Amino acid sequence: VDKPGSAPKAVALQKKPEFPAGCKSLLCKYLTDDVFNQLKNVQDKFGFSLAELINSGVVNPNSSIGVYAGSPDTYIAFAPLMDKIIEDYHGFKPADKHVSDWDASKCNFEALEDKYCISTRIRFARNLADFPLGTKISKTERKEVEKLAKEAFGKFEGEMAGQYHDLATMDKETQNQLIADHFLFKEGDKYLEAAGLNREWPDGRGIFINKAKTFLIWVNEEDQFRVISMQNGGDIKAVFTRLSNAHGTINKVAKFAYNDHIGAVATCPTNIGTGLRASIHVKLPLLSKDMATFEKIASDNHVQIRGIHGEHSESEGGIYDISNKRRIGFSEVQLVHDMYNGVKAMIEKEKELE
Ligand code: ADP
Ligand code: CIR
Repeated sequence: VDKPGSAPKAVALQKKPEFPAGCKSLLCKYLTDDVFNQLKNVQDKFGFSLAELINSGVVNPNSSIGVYAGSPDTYIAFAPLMDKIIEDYHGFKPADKHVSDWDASKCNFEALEDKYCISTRIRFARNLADFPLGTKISKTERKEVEKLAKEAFGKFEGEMAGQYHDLATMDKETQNQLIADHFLFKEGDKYLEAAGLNREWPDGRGIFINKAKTFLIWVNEEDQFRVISMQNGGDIKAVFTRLSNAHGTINKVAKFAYNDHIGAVATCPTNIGTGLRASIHVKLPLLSKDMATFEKIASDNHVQIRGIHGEHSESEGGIYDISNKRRIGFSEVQLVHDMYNGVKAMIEKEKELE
């Protein structure tokens, strides 16, 4: 077990870590004796070891996944473990090819009612091709990523224009308000901590915000970039169109880690592919009283239920964050439809219960 705030050392593990009885993480499920023996002395091209890859899931046995990659090469060097986790989570097989489609004109959604839909947010995750991921990045490299980002942000025009806010110089009150308003990432996530993703916090971290607070970019949190479009209400097409335009602009200036098989490389295997999570904060006070039905609708529609302050948080006032669960093997357009279908089915059920 590593000290908080420091990444585990790249050492070879002598024996397979033990997981408590009833451990449900995908790490625990797929780190068989065979896989362990195959990978125990492996390091990826950035010197990232099995010990580093699995530390978060070992320290936190209640993880749902339990691994965080150290570089784009982690997905190749540790394929016997990563492929199994990816197939289980996304249904995406090693020979499958990732697909991408950002054509917002294909979103023919009827409007979802603002009575139920508090706000809509769509984000995608990206990391630069020439750097290790946040788990393995050095303090100097992290600052370099931030510097490159700030240069690019300075050139954003029109609706995208805005300002970068450095977390290190932000006062606590502003930080807390931005978190409460759902714009900024939280601090002190124990899963990220154990993966070494919180090292030298808050150095090199920050948030870019446009003037209307509808377009934001998180810098050097779990991924080097989380590009976000959000606004109140349920106009998914407007939110997706803004993000699609931003994607086009950003892709011209940055060299991201991306390949035909897994699409965009992300730190957590749940985010590879599109890196896209489309969510609506939906008011479902009646449906959420019957968790079995609520969860059945979610799994039938490939959507995930989160609390009001994001992953690992609780609901407040019957409001839930409903988002696409899969991120790879389906295009951005298709995944936004997953979310739409799930939310629509939930609202219909809520109406039946009124
Ligand atoms: P991500 O997967 O993008 O990292 P998190 O679950 O950590 O997302 O949530 C990040 C923040 O975004 C949280 O404050 C969360 O409440 C907020 N958020 C997510 N979806 C929405 C939404 N549809 N409307 C408003 N805020 C949202
Ligand atoms: C877990 O395994 O539960 C945490 N590491 C979180 C996994 C999924 N979410 C994420 O990374 N965004």
